[in-house]
Amino acid sequence: MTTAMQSVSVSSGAEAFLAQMKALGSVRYMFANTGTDHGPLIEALAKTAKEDPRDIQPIVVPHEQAAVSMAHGYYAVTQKPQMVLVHTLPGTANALGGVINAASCNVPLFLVAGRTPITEGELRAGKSQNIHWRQESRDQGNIVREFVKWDYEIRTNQNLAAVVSRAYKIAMSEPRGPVYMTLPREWLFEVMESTQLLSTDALAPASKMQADAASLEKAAEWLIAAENPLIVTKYLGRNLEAVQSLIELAELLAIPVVQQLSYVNFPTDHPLNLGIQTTKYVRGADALFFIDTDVPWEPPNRNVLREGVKIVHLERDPLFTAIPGWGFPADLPITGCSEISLPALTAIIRSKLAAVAKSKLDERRRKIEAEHNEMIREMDANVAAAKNQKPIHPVWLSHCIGEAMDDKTIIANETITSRLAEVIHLNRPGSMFNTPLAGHLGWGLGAAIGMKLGAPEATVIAAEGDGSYMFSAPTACHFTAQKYRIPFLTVVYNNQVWNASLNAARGLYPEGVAARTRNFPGTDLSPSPNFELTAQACGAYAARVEEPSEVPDALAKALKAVKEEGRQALLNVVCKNPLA
Ligand SMILES: Cc1ncc(C[n+]2csc(CCOP(=O)(O)OP(=O)(O)O)c2C)c(N)n1
Repeated sequence: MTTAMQSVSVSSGAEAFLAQMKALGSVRYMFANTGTDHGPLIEALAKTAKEDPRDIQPIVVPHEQAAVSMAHGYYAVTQKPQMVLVHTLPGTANALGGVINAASCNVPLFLVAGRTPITEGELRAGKSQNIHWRQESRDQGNIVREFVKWDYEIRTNQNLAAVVSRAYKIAMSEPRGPVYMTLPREWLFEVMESTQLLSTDALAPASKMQADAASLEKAAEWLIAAENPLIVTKYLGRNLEAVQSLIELAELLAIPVVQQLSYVNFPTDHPLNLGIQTTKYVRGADALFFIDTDVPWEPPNRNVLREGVKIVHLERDPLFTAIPGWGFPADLPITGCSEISLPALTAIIRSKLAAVAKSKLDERRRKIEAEHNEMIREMDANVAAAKNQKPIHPVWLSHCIGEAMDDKTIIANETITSRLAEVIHLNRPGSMFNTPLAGHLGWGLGAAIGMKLGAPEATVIAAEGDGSYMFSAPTACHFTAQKYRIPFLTVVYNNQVWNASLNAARGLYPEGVAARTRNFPGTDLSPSPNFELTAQACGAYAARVEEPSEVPDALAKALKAVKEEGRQALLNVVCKNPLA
């Protein structure tokens, strides 16, 4: 083990901090929303600008939740944590929604905030502007502490390398997540000569959790003995390599897979894929294997399970300690990262396969394939029925987006009730990322921009409900996309309503006054804004689409603007309003 130090010359705390962040090696961007706390950082960035292409690039983002979402999207496609710079108390407060989303998806990132000055005239960088008194908080980290893995106020250059590398290691150790650092203005301004960087050997995160051999043996035994086993997953596809491991396991024992499509976990055209209806399939199974799923069916206390069913739950934290109330049963909760634990399980099963009757597996495989084919036929019929409906049916729009995808397309999907993920064929791991598990809306546009920065060769589409689009700080995102020439396509499923809120009310009161009078106060989003004008204000190609037959052509034109002209684009697709 070497902790060799390298000294780099700096002239201020701000320069020292940037040098330490750069030394982490993974931070390419600083998604920045600056304030009066950041003077020394702005000065430091100006000094280093364009000197070294490895310097952290500041990206101006005029809303903090969007900035965090950009770091989220970038990590989703690169597995590299980025930095988000925000202004003291207000910036941290505005960033919180994005932090909640990142925490729920185990996305590591560095949220960095100034800390309002403490001194009152004694030091040059102390409180000097009226706002510095009212923006001081007793405990700034408290705002985000429930959702970050660690928070720390930087106090000295002496241990700076240790603090920054600790931030990195904590964020990148499983279960991963965001961390928060605060930088007092007096310290950022402090005169310094050098800062000591740790060697990169000192940056190794803790090893991933490998499931223990005894638990894997038992899981293998149960899955082999089962007549009707079922795999349920939701976010295994976060690690692209885990998808292939799941395919191998499912094929080996002919186990059907049902997935909530937070990520592409299993190819949807695979004959063992049975779609998204977990509750329906959980009922019949005599062995359930839950992998990377927090809510395997809904709700746990309705008695849907078969008598005597064996339940195995594999997750980094199979008791979900971050969720206050969580009551799903498991006979065998296994702590482990699926990307390394599944290959071990598959190897055990393979070694015992001789004992399994081939005819049993063949028969099960045939049955599942027939069911899979029936499901595909049903979806095709849904698409055919939706095709000519006017206003445009979301299923038709989703189908057309699926048809427009090529092998480089990545979708940031923040459509809520539009069934996009269900309709399109998702066979490439990493080709779609759904609304984060915590569902704090306003993620999609920022995430799409981060994805495009992380995967410049990709064609990125942000699919948005009109509600989620408005939550996404659209002016801020379109501005950033224009300023840095980050071309991506936004498709707004404009149904002029918060349909999710409406559906939830109707579900509780199917015969209620709201349902009978078709009046759901607090859900209506009409008159709908001309979203295309918001995008055009930032130089986008934008169009409104009302005719179902025109959807494919509209998508083709918008994607041409993105791919060939390098422009951002937006389609405002006027969809069926559920109340009309
Ligand atoms: C920040 C935030 N505020 C409110 C909600 C509650 N919420 C969940 S879904 C939804 C409606 C989303 O509307 P839209 O994007 O148009 O999709 P639709 O429901 O119409 O399919 C709302 C308001 C939330 N999840 N996050």
